[in-house]
Amino acid sequence: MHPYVEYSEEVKEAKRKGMAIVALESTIISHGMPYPQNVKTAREVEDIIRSKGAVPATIAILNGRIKIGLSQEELEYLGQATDVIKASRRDIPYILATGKDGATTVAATMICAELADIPVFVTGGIGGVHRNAEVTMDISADLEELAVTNVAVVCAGAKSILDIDLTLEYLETKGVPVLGYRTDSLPAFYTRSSPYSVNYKVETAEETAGILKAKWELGLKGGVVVANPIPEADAMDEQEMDHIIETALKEADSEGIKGKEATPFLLGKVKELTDGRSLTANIALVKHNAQIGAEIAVRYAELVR
Ligand code: PSU
Ligand code: MN
Repeated sequence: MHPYVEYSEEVKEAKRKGMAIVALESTIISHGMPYPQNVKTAREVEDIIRSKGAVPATIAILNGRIKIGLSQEELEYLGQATDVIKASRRDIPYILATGKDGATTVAATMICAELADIPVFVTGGIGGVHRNAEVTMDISADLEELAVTNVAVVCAGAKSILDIDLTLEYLETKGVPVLGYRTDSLPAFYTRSSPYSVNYKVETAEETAGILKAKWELGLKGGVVVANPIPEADAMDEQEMDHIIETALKEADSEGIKGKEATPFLLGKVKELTDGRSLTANIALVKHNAQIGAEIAVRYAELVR
């Protein structure tokens, strides 16, 4: 028990019973999707995890307290509040000390999940090396976190607002395994594949759990990326997305968008330029990740029991 950390009743009980728990982030709720779809999706994702025999722990900072598991009211609040800080590693101390609210990114959620001893975390997409990073130096803190924090991140790969090639190079340097869930190619979020290969293809939750166990039993610090492609039926057209992302990147550039605003701005633009179809795809892929992530969490809990 940590003085800054508070558990929901559901997560407390899951811990008592030794059940598998799956961490979920909250930036996707407050900065990644509009209300009310954000709250509805967050609830449905939690239910998918429950239906697979695991317990969801949506993580956020409320009134300066790290919450591991949110109540319905807290989720609803987070989905509508407009002054929630997008919280990555560097933002956590300020938010805790001032008693503010923070929506945790992949990096911050990994930190909190590790504090709460939750080894598996489900999200949509991870941050990465941005295009033109050789000039802007915009590299998501998510990658540094994957290098040092022992949490597996189930996602739909990296979206092509990023430089996928450089993101993979960075992860390689940091020693982070990138596993393709039933795929050889790194998924590109809205589309099932990219021109880039994952390190290893895994076929089952058991196999994935075994890799996590081997990594951490050996004391190899850091996370694992489990990249699970968007379901076929929900995937978007690759050429259309390339074009839209180019447009969004140009707009971000001409408006001088940078720093922590870059990713939310680009996500919002893509949604606008696809008339909301990117949001539908985003919701579908997160749900699919929840299903696979819960299976992995259950298998991992069995393996290390
Ligand atoms: N990618 C998405 N949706 C998101 C994010 C990324 O498709 O909501 C969020 C995640 O919380 C991720 C963060 O950790 O954006 C990365 O932000 P930045 O690029 O500023 O590190
Ligand atoms: Mn950035």
